Amino acid sequence: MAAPIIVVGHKNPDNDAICAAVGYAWLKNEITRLAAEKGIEYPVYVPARLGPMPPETVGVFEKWGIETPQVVNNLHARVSDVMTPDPLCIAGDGRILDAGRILRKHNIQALVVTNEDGTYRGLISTRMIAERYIAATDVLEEGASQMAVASDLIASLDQTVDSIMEENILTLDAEDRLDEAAADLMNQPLREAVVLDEDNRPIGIVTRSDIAVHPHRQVILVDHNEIRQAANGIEDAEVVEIIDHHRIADVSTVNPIKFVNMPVGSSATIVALECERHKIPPTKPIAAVLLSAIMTDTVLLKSPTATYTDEHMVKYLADILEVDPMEFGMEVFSFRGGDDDMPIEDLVGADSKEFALGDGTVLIAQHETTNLKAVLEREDEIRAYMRELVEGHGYEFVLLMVTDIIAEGSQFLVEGHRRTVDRAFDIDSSVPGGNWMPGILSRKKQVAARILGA
Ligand SMILES: [Mn+2]
Repeated sequence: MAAPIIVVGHKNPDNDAICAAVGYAWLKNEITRLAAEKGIEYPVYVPARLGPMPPETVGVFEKWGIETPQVVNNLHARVSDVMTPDPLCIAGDGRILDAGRILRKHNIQALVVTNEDGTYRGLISTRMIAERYIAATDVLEEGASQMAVASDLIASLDQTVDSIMEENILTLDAEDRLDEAAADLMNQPLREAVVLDEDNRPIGIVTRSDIAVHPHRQVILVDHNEIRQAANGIEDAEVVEIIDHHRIADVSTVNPIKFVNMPVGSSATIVALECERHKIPPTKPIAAVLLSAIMTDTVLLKSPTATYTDEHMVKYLADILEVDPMEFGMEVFSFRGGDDDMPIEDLVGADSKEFALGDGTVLIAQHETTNLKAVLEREDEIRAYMRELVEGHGYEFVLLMVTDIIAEGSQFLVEGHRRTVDRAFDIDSSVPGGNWMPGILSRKKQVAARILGA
């Protein structure tokens, strides 16, 4: 069967990048399963990710018993994509006669030679056996009788394999990049390389003819269509589908593909639409995964990016789960963690951006919460850390927006030279507790623009 198709989101994954990949891989595998019932063979899909799981994703996956998708480091073709698995082996103390019989019976060129415990020792090939025979012709030229040569050859069949095998063979890991392995293989005199597992046992064999065909890993991109956000080695892969809700960027393909891009609040919304369109309703765990991603990407449907379609799919998924979508979404946000015990550098710094202002630099940080009170109880600690940032980096000021996604506003905390912020928003930011700014949710549109333009 063909290698599975990888379904993967962007680098630095957020909840949507991982959940859309898991949800879409599930849908595609359901379609494959239904096709198999009719005797049609479709590919198998595996969800993957390009970085650590965000805490809310961990929370949802643990609660609903969803397997964490594997990390892929790159999409380059690997040794495992071309190797012949389960190579035939012979023990080092086996006879050359037996090696020859196996080679002929299976019509192959080489056998892996193993130690008593099954670990790798070397390789014996038809060429090595042939060379042993060609060597006998030298004896003939030196004047030995034909009979003597013949008996020498017959005796050689009883010699052990390890007397003529080659030990100095290229060995590979199944996960090694194929282009690098191919270069190494071309640089050794032998045609074969042996693939070993971590216990040094042979699991495959790769020959020069195997690497003549360069396979491309097949991949479905979700939540991105931009090369700089994609897995390393994307140029070496074949993109077979794209499911996204961002601007059309620069991924290009050789063949026509399914490319669904919609201006909706999350990629998970499109995956849910695809489930609806195929009349394959998600299971509860998959519905939970998709709903969590719509809720985080649209900040509980309050973001300006949320559309009627998102609302429709939220209802579709919440009906499957039999939950109130807002309560469900709040729980997802609560997995982001304890505002009371989160490390202060994460609370202030996890989502912070520098901006140039005049000759100086300012830092505008944002922390989204469903529990503003818990955050503000740490005000002294937060302000002390913000002052450290001001001094350590020479910022004009540091502004932290603690955004309450329920109340739909942000509490401003400012350290450093406050005047610019005060003037831009007509506030006095020196007051303890900070300033409540109703309706301010977007750093980019509502805060940075106003400060930089002030
Ligand atoms: Mn997204």
